[in-house]
Amino acid sequence: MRASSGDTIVAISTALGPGAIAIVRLSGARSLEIADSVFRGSAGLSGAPSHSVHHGYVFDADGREADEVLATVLRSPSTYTTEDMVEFGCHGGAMPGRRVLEVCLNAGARLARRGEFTERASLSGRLDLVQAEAVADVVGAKTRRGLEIALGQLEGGLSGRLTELRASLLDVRAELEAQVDVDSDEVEPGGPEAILAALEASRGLVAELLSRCELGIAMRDGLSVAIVGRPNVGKSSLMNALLMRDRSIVTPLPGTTRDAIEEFLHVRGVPVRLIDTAGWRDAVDEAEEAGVARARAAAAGAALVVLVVDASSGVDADDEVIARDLEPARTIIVGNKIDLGAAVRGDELAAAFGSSWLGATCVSAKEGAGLDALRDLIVSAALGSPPGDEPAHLSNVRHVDALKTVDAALVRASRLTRESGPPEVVAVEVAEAATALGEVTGETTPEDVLERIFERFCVGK
Ligand SMILES: Nc1nc2c(ncn2[C@@H]2O[C@H](COP(=O)(O)OP(=O)(O)OP(=O)(O)O)[C@@H](O)[C@H]2O)c(=O)[nH]1
Ligand SMILES: [Mg+2]
Repeated sequence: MRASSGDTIVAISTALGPGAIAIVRLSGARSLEIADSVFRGSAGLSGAPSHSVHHGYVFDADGREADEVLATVLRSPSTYTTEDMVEFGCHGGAMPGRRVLEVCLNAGARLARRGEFTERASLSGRLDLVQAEAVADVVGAKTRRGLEIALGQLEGGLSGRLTELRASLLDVRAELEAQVDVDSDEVEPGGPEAILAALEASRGLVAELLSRCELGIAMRDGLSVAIVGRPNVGKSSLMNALLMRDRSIVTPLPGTTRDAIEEFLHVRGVPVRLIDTAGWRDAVDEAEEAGVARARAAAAGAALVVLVVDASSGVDADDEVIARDLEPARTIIVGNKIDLGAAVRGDELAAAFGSSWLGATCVSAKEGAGLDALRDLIVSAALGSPPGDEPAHLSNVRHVDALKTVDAALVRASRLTRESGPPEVVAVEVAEAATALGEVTGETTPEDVLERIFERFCVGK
């Protein structure tokens, strides 16, 4: 963990720009002293009780007024950072907050780094790393459900489960290490079975957390969905129909869309980044060739691919060529233009390509038929189930990667135990799993990872 520098930091904690108020906050041992040296009110701040609010003015060293403020005194340890804090509520807008910040800097405070208030909260042990990261997710939440997941993590729901899991792994490791020291004749016959049972129980918990991670990550980061297919099947029309506005250019000419066009929307409450792409074919010019390359890249990078075909004319060889380049486990097939009659039904579509696709449905982008079913299919294909109230604890790729490491180590530990491997070797695997968990909660997180985490924050948080 990074050591707290101990100095007193200051930052503007509200967004810059037009607004009713701006908050400048100080944290650190000298907060009250520095605030008192720039503040004039009916009484000083140094003697004020915790969680009290005081009206007054902030003056610079030359005695010029910086702003009229409300000063909130927050005393250690019941504060966000656990240190003494003072918050100046200034007038909003571009200048008042900046002037008060400048005055505080001149009075001896240091400008806070990104996320340094939250980092101090985490260094003091008031928040663990999962909770600290959840603070950034609360601020960045794009949906109501995303906010609920982040708030649940901030309250410690996920941390509690991970800490429990880590404690039980450390117990298993201690048990294994005890076996190393004991003469093999003295080991209780039930030993390996008990170890195996504990390892399997831990794996069960890891699997349960991982099973809901796709939903959590989609709620936090959004789901990327690429619309692909041969020219003129109605990809851009489908994009516009889902967006309910005329975003992409639609013409009867094949090869209309050249660039990849991205738009953000909510599908059944899930934030989705929808990407319309150029029709895949042997390009007629350089620009189209570049467009097709972008379409392929979009399909490769998307969480879900929507392959559009013309259901009124049926599946043809060109569709099949495109389908061969897609991953069935990440792709749904949409038959469009059913208002012109359907040469192929929705349930025949997936079979027409002869692979296990995630699902298929028919629509008319022009008339809107089938779009509701398509919305349901997008969400269920990508996330397994629509976002309900179930606790989707994991929402951060860093946590998911760490839990996959935990799972792999536990698999190796179980196998070694079953094969009567030496307890000290099993203990190494269990220790690796415990370390990976510690990196999530912050007990064993390397310095550079911590730095990257707090760099994601805004200044003043
Ligand atoms: N009847 C009918 N026509 C449609 C439907 N969807 C699209 N079209 C028509 O099909 C033509 C091509 O539509 P686009 O949306 O531009 O097709 P695209 O797949 O984006 O084509 P490219 O960008 O060239 O790859 C246009 O004339 C649309 O009006 C539909 O559901 N029904
Ligand atoms: Mg198009």
